Amino acid sequence: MNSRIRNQESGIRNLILVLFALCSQLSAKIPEPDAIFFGNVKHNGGVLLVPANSGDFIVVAKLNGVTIAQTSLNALSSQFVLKVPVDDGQEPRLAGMARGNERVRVYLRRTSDNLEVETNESSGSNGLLIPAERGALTEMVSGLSVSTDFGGMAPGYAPFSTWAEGFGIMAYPGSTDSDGDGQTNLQEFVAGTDPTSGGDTFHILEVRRVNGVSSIKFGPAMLSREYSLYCSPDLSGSSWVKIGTIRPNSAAAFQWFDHITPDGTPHLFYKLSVDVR
Ligand SMILES: [Ca+2]
Repeated sequence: MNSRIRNQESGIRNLILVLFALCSQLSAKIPEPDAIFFGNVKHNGGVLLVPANSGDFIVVAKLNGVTIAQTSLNALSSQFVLKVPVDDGQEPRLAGMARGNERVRVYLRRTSDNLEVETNESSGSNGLLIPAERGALTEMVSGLSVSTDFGGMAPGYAPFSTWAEGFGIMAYPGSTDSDGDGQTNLQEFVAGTDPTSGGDTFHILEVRRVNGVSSIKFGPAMLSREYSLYCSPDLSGSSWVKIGTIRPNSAAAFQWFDHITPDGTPHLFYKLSVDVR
């Protein structure tokens, strides 16, 4: 009898120990959560930073001067995803992790010469805030920008400062409209037009319609730019439909884009936009 009770007690203790061991194992397997910052990196004048090669630029997060996270930008992409490991708040504190309500400083580093510049979002507020709530996954959209004009662009991409210098307008910020044509210097940089000539603006140059095909002429067609073409039966603003994306393989004074016009359409309006890629 006594022996049976002892056996039962021992069995329960073993079960508790097994459960405890299982719990320890489970808790040990749960990874620490990350605070995830993602968005685009922009540099001088708010222009997207477009690296020519993967690894040319690295986004670095530091806590008290120590790097705790980093991610490199891919070739021809300004997008970043930065995962900052977050401590559970319990003692002992784990090394290399941020805690809720702490601020991490975020820098952009050019790997060719290790030039490191703190991002505007970081320096303005003494760092990016780690949320107090420690979720399994915390995501924050947070674009990053640096005031510096980094080089290292995609082939055919002239940095804004180099471009502005060529026109003698480097003393003006991108938001200035030096020639008063309604398009800012930054917009003219993206479009590839002359910022000192009021007659040179970004617009569709010509539209022809022959046998159900509309041909839209635009220019200049620039490398490292992406052109988006839209059409609409009216100018209501709500009915624009994107009909094409153009990424020129070579720079040219102009380029044509053909659009098969839907039957029974008496007329169509076209709209063109350009962005750095
Ligand atoms: Ca202008």
